[in-house]
Amino acid sequence: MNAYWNPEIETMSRDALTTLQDRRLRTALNHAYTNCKPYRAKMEAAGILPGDINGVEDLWKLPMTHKSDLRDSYPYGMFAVPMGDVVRIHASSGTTGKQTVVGYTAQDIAVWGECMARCLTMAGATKDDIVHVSYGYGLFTGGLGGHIGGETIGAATIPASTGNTKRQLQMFSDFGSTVLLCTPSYAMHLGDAVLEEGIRDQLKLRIGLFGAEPWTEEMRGEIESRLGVRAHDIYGLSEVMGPGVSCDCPERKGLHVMEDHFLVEIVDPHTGKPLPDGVPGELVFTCVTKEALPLIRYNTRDICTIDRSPCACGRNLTRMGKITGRTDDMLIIRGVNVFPSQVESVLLGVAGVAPYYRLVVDRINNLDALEIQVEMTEGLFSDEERRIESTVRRIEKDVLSMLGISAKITLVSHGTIERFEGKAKRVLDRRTP
Ligand code: DLL
Repeated sequence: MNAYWNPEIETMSRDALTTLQDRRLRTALNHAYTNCKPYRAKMEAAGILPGDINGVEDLWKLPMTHKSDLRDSYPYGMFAVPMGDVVRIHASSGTTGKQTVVGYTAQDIAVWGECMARCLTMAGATKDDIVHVSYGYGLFTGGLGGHIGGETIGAATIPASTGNTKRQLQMFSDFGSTVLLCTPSYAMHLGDAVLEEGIRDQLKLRIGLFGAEPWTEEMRGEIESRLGVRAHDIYGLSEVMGPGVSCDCPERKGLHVMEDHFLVEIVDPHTGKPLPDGVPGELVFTCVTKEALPLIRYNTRDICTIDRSPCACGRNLTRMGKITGRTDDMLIIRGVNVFPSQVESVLLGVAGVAPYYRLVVDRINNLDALEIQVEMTEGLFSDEERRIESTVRRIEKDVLSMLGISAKITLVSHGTIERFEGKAKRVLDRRTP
């Protein structure tokens, strides 16, 4: 079934969409240049005025924006409207440094509701669903972002937030939740709890929208089998808006970007130059309708590919591939680039291994050492030592062939690795910087 929240935009011809983007881009640049000092300074330093940009084809001429620009102007230095027009503040903590503070006007919030409504509809949700939001409510955009989506489509929306897993299960069965929104790592944890409690038959869950952290196709399968949902990938970031920047449709061959609001490019992480479609690189967004916090060529540091070909679902909106990692999360181990998602994909292909793992990186005798700690399923744990030993060998071999480096594999018993209710932290890097 192909349902659209906004068929006019979602199935718009490429030409019509480009015309709309060109017009909106010119307005957005004037707004940023006129009302946001840091942008004016950046453009002037690059010798570019808004009038030099006719449309999307000139995007590459503009200087890029980075997280550090937002941090340097903490908290409100890049806001382009008077504080009286700001109706909401969110912030993202990141792993290092100051928080990044983002603001929204009433119109920005309305756009967020529209984008989230498109995502929920794309995943098959309707007003008759009961939308259970288990992303954290607070400065993190997941909770309120999911919430506005549920309410915009007219569904009964439960602000469950994260935590208290037992209570979440109780709500699933008592309130009849049919759509679940949370991080994939929390979905796994909830799924295991459902199986442990033996309440799978009481659940009405049918759709999941999971995001806020990288997850693999293998993890998608694990979650689906535990919760009995069809799992969709939803992407976003606070700087750009929050969840709802893109989402995968029933075809699940990439995430459709809400391109009438966010222009998307992929650039080379080393040179910053635009890359051809299909080549992996850093994802860059330009927000063309944002009022409170304009964002011009914002480099997300997320790595993926883009595909502008039309999709079998009928949408012409560009698709981004699953995020494989972030350039700043990439580990360099003995000179080799390693993304935790590569390890996840290897581990989940091995029988007897549960989807809970941790990467510990150390420096031993001046050499980088990678240890992968991974949980065994209860079945493997109670199996004979020989089978456990052969599982270790198999993982070692698969890791070596996928990453090109050897790793020490430690199988640990069920429940040993920490569970996460929000974004998972799967890397412990003990090397001194
Ligand atoms: O994580 C917004 C969000 C909430 C998205 C709920 C989806 C669902 P931030 O906290 O600012 O915002 O973190 C943004 O999270 O740059 C990516 O690195 C990562 N991320 C978000 N969605 C995905 C996804 C929210 N579907 C950062 N796959 C982004 C992989 C994701 N990574």
